Amino acid sequence: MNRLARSIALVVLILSVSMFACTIKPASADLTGDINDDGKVDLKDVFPALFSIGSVLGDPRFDARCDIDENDVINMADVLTIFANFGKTNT
Ligand SMILES: [Ca+2]
Ligand SMILES: [Ca+2]
Repeated sequence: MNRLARSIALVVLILSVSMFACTIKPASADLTGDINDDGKVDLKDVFPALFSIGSVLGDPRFDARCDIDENDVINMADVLTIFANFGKTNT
């Protein structure tokens, strides 16, 4: 293989790898606290947790989506976890 052919093969290889790399989606951000699953953590996620705070599993106000640590109680720990991710988006 002459020098030109090797150079062309190298360029094709680099382009192929680059195109493959561009098709890989980056790992999504940790959106723990995205209660309404809209891809961002904002007030729309905080309000349901605040409404449910103090509730336990079986309580009509209990919203399982807000029980971030899955301990069957919605308390400040859950709300603080939502606030810790406040403003994050999956974009
Ligand atoms: Ca959200
Ligand atoms: Ca909890």
